[in-house]
Formats: sequence, structure tokens, C-alpha cells
Amino acid sequence: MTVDTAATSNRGAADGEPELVQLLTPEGQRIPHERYDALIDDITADEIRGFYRDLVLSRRIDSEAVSLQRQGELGLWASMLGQEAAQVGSSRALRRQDHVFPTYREHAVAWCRGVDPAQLLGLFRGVDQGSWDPAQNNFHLYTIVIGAQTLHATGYAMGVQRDGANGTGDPDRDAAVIAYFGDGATSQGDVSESFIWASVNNAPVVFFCQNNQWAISEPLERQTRVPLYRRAHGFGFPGLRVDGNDVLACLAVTREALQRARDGEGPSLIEAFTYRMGAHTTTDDPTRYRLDTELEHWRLKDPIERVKAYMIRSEMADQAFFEQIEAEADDMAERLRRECRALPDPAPDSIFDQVYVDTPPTLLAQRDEMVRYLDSFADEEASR
Ligand SMILES: Cc1ncc(C[n+]2csc(CCOP(=O)(O)OP(=O)(O)O)c2C)c(N)n1
Ligand SMILES: [Mg+2]
Repeated sequence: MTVDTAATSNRGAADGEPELVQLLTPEGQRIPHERYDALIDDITADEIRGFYRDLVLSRRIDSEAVSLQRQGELGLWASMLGQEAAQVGSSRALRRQDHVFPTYREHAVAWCRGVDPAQLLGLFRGVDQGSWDPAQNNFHLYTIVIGAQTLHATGYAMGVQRDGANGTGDPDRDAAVIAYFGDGATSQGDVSESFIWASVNNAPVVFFCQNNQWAISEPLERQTRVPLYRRAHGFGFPGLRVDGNDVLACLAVTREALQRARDGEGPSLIEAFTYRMGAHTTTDDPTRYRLDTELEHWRLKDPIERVKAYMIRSEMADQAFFEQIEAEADDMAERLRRECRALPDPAPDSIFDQVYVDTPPTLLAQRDEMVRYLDSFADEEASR
């Protein structure tokens, strides 16, 4: 990998800013880092091209979904525009046996875990409640309740620990858990409780906070007086801040944190410093509470442009490669639109499915009553 040793190194705490791990500048310069270079020194040009593909294709899933919502095909969509590098970098650090507990915005993580994008749309079209099988890709269901998944992740990690599935030294067996959440979620009691439980139990969990600067219309300064990553120290585990628009830096720091967890060294907090370029969801209008100048500032830090610049700079890809990825994105978008429109409406009584392992008799009786009621309309229709 080409490292520009002449370039300026990472910003440190000395200049008054909280330390920010960065390996790729917004201009696409690969800058050295004493600690984290070693964590990605095995990454090949082919893998960099793969990250670029992940970034572009996941952004395309996101923009198509916004369009589908605008055309009435989806009820809602939560765009991840701007957060692609945080998601791709962190999820490409995962191994097959690791487990992911997402929020509702982790579309690029879902992509990297191999969840079919059309399955993500079902939830937002209102035809299912998350149709992918969490056990298939170790990617759990989207969680709308802010912060709740950090508790699920911590509990799951304690289970991993009790199953003896970490700290064995076997790279195919040792597992870690990663919980994604936002800056706003750090104000939830659930998140603090997760930190405590994970810490005192030395649970193999990585807390990956995408600080996208906003919780709907509430800015970061309404959540905290200290940089979020510093919270970890008070709970007794390490925390750091990474450039969330730098896919390589996100990969490196997450690899380190996941390995700590797999090795039995306990939890970590990663604060990925990024920005929500779009609206909170398609029901939101951010022009009511934030300025365009802020957007302009972050547009210059675009996570995809810097990888592209780096690839061109170090001759890892030519024009034909970029065109091929664009063509692949076009094909995927077309398939996504077709599959979205073809998603079947659920049978009304399916609301009763998958609530209990063994559905209690009272619920079965209610389901039967509802089916009889709905059938009565069909009978009425037939007798006309
Ligand atoms: C427990 C709970 N309280 C409030 C809400 C309403 N709500 C939905 S998203 C959101 C903001 C979350 O912000 P953040 O954690 O920064 O994540 P982001 O949306 O920026 O990804 C809130 C308050 C909710 N879903 N759950
Ligand atoms: Mg946020």
C-alpha cells in the first residue's frame, strides 16, 4: 500500500483538538500512523477496489431507496448518505462468526454482511418487520428504539463469553459482537447500562458510535460536554475517535477493537466522527434547523471521493474500473426497483407469527377471530 510519509501526520490532542485517527486525508493522501498502519498492512489493491465498490453500491442502494420513497413505493427511509466509510470500514473488519446489532441506518453494514438490499426495503415498505434471518449473516434486525440494541449486543456478547467462544486463540472460533448506535443514543440510559455491564463482565463487544452530529434536529452539543469517545474511560474501557469518513482508518481501529474482544480483553468504544448529509428520514426537513455551510464543509470530506483520489494517485484503478462500478450500480438499482415493487403484501394474520416460539392459546384465539372476521367480508362478496 502506498503511504505518503512526507504528508502531515495525524492531528493530535496537542493542538487542542481531540485526537482523530486518520489514514486517508480528504484529498486522498495516505498518511502514516504509528499504531494503525500495522493493522492494515495486509490490505491489497484488490481489497481497496472492493471497498470502493462497497461504498459506491451501498450509496446507490440508499439513493434509490430515497427515490422509491418519494415515488410512494416506500413509507419511509433513513438515509445513510455520508456515513458509508464508517459502515464499510467497520464491517469489513468483521469475521464470519462475529455478530452485528444495528440501528435503522446501517444499510452499508447490511450490504457488507451479505443481506439482500431488497430485504431491507420490505421493512420500509411496511410489508414485513425485517425479513432477513439474523442467523444467516449474523446481522440482527434493525432496531428503531434508540440505544436498545446496545443492551441486546452486550447480552449476546456475555453469551458468547459463557459459550467459551472467545479467548481460545482459535481465529475461526473466537467471536466478537459489534453494536452500532448514534450520537443521540449516548444520552439513553440503555447505552450507559450497556457500558457498565460490558465493562464489569469484560464482554466481547465493540460499541461503534457513528457521531453524525445530529439526532434528528438536536445537535451534538445538546448530548454531551465532552468528546463522546472519552466516556469510555469513565466506564473502564478504551475509547477513541476515528475519522468516520475514512474507510481505512475505520477498518484499522475496528480490527483492533474486535480483536481485543475476541482475545478476551473486553469492550471498546469507537466514535466515528462523521456527518449525516441527508435528512434524518424522508419525513424530516433539515433546512429548518441547520445551515448549508455545514453541509458544504462536510461535502469536502466525502468518504467516496477520497478513496477514488487515493486509487488514482496510486494507480490502483483506471477509468474503465470506475465506469464498470457505475454500470454495476445502475444494474443493481434497476433490480432493486423491480424487486421492491414486487414485494408481496403480507397476509393479515401474519402479524401473529414470530412473536412467541409457542403462541399462547389466547393469542391463537384472537388470530382465529380476526381471520373469521376478515373471511366474513369474502362471504358477503360471494353472496352478492
Ligand atoms: C427510545 C426512543 N426515543 C426516541 C425515539 C425517537 N427517535 C428516533 S431517531 C432519534 C434520534 C437518534 O439520533 P442518533 O442516535 O444520533 O442516531 P441517528 O438518527 O443520527 O443515526 C430519536 C430521538 C426513538 N426511536 N426511541
Ligand atoms: Mg446522530
